[in-house]
Amino acid sequence: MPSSIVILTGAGISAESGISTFRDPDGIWATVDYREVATPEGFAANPAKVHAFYNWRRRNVLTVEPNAAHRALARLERECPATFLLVTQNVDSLHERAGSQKLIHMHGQHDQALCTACGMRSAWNGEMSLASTCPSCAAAGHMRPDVVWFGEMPYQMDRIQRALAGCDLFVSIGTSGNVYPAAGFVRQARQAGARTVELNLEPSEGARHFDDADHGPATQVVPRFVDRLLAAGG
Ligand code: BJW
Repeated sequence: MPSSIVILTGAGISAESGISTFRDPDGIWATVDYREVATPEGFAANPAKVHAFYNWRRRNVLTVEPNAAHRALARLERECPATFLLVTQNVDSLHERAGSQKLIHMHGQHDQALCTACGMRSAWNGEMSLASTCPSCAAAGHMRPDVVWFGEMPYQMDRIQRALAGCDLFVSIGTSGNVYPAAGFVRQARQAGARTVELNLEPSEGARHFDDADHGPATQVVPRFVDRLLAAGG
């Protein structure tokens, strides 16, 4: 029975809710160049294009609902006596809408904006443009989506590293294992002595680092995993 669980999720957990993944054949990076929309250099070169990309993504998220996999993780957090941390790479809000509370958005959130003039973060559910003003300092032209682009430091890494160092169960769900530092978490958890489990549609880049795996759609494999864990007493 684990005493400390760390779960890492990626785009695959939200795929069946209707949000595109990034690197699948029909994923976002198949039609959009990540260098243009997901790097600080891309934003500096063409902020209007980046705003249009994230406005489209933000609108899309408003039309979708959490699925059985998000709900199963919220149930695990509620019912399992172990110390629990859910780390998501996703910028959608489907985990919190399903009821998850012990949650870190390591790559930021669609529904937040960051002012590059004053550094304040604010809730942001509408369109963002070059004309948007900061609700805190009132500066115009300095708002950006509060998401982590390539070359930027993911959020709350100290807290994540502490949880990985102390966990005895690490579960990776719906992530291809292409993007660091998240792709390295499984090795860190293993070094800490944790059992490592992959729940994904197919074996990920880091599949060899997992002790166990269940491959299939998240809405099937995640509820099955949570049912078994809770039936075993946590
Ligand atoms: C299903 C399913 C279903 C489908 N059920 N499963 C060389 C070596 C090592 C590292 C680097 C390097 N060169 C550069 C780096 C660092 C870089 C990096 O990792 N690059 C790699 C590409 C090599 N990383 C960074 O820059 C990060 N920062 C960093 O390292 O800071 C330290 C530092 C800072 C400054 C200087 C020096 C060091 C930041 C990474 C930020 C990533 N940002 C994005 C965009 C966020 C905003 C947005 O959403 O637009 O985050 S990119 C994108 O990828 C997004 C995702 O969170 C992330 C991960 O993708 P994910 O979730 O794994 O999705 P997919 O599509 O890849 O996979 C989906 C999986 O689901 C697949 O396996 C499917 O099979 C599966 N699936 N349907 C279950 N129904």
